[in-house]
Amino acid sequence: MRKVIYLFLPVVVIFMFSCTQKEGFKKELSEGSLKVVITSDQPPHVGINRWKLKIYEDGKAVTDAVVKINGYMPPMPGMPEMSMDYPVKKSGDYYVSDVNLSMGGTWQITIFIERDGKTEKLKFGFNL
Ligand SMILES: [Cu+2]
Repeated sequence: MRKVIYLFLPVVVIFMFSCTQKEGFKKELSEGSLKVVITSDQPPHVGINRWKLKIYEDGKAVTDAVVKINGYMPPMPGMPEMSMDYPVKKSGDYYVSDVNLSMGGTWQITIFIERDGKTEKLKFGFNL
């Protein structure tokens, strides 16, 4: 019986480790019947952040939207405002984007979801 425990312990430890690694960042946004869940392996940091987006309408996955992400940084002393559009690619039932947060400071992120000629905007912000 003890042997069995020794055999499975490493498996359990590896599983727990991979789980905690998987969700360094998770953000849920909603607007009307739309919900966007953003996840990333790492919390927001200066540099390239790979974000995975899942979009739902009334709980059902939306896979036919055109998605855009904009990162905006308000003006800082000695620095004009910055606005960057990040390409978003569809990948199966989710969307993926490499969001380059080029410096520390205040970031405002807008997710544009275009479907049937209508565009919904979902926003959130954070400090780096
Ligand atoms: Cu700045």
